Amino acid sequence: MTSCRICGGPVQEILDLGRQPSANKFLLPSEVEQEFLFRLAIGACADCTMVQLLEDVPQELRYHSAYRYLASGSASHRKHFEQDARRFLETELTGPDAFIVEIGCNDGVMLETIAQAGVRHLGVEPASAVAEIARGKGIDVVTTFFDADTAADIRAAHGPAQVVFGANTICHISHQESLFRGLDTLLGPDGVFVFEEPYLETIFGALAFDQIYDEHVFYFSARSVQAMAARFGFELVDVEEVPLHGGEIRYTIARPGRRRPTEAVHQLLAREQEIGLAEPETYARFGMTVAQVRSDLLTLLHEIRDSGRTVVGYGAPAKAATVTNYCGIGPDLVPFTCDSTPAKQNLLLPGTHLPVLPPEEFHKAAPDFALLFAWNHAEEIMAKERAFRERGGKWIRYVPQVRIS
Ligand code: DWN
Ligand code: ZN
Repeated sequence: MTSCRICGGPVQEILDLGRQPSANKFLLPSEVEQEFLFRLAIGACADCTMVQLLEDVPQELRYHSAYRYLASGSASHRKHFEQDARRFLETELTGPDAFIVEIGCNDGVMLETIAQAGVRHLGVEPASAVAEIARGKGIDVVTTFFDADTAADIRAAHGPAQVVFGANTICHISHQESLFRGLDTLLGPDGVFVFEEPYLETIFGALAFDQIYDEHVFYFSARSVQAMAARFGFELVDVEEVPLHGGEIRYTIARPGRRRPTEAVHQLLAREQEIGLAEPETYARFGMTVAQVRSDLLTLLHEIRDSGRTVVGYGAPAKAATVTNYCGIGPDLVPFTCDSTPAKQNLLLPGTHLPVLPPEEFHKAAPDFALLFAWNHAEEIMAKERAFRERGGKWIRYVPQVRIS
């Protein structure tokens, strides 16, 4: 049995999604033969309740010069992270020597606003190509992984930080103990660690099983984050819902006793207890309903193909690797998907090798159906592709269940 990465307790398996590739490792045709695969399965710690991958992929294989995800790729993301930055500027960063560090700043979608305000900042980003895009926006970035040693170097060079921030990056870090030691070194006495991550309740409740992939080592809940923070010498003091990626939580962590935990923390903990988020029955139900979604989706795609109608994918998010590999959806069922990110175009989706083409190819193909892999951007994409529906095209979604609209 696997031991919990946080507390060493026993981790019991919840769901096995089979052998899978690294979800953002888009391939050239010549790379298909040597593709890296691992067992994608999650389990829950019987002691601290942390849900986590049973096997993980070394971080150097996940974040590298060819990492292609750009956080600025959607208008809703740009707006959200600008608001995050403005909030920090109005609250934690008002002092004369304010300093903020972002763990995994990607293309600078949040720090851009901080840099424009002339506030001291540093992005820590191991994926060199996206870090370069951030630098092009005037943002200070170091190309490395965040851990206790990196934090010590930053503290020595820049002094204490009022805020350490991470968005969709903290659950990617398997060495949480080193991360928290780093926070202890880097944060000032009243500093806060704020991070926004996919919420376990959304994954279970809304059946967002495609959020499970190699980059997401942990699947946080208020309870497991509270336990993790306490174990590593900190305290969970606030939680807030964030509408990105289908439903996330923004956690605020402080040094113990420095800030009074808000009512929202108590409420969320009580709700998780009430719905049995950490109960074996919840885990079992999740596993069964995910298998049902796979069966329904495959039935639909076969019906479409057998009746001579056409379907192509829309979006090539990391999530598409999980759903296509778990369900066995290859080019025989969905000949290609399209994505607006130039760096993903003309490559193959990991594992199932669906070609990723520019959106113009979607327009040219004029399919009967579009399988919406980027379901969390449904509103923005459907508005952009209004003409598709107007000429009779239909969208297929599979979170939380298979449906056509
Ligand atoms: O944690 C992570 C989150 C933050 O981002 C990373 N591990 C990787 C990534 O996850 P993802 O790839 O599932 O993120 P998105 O934001 O759901 O990706 C959407 C994809 O859809 C992008 O490749 C861009 C594309 N897209 C498009 O083609 N047309 C998006 C929009 C809005 C569009 O109009
Ligand atoms: Zn544990």
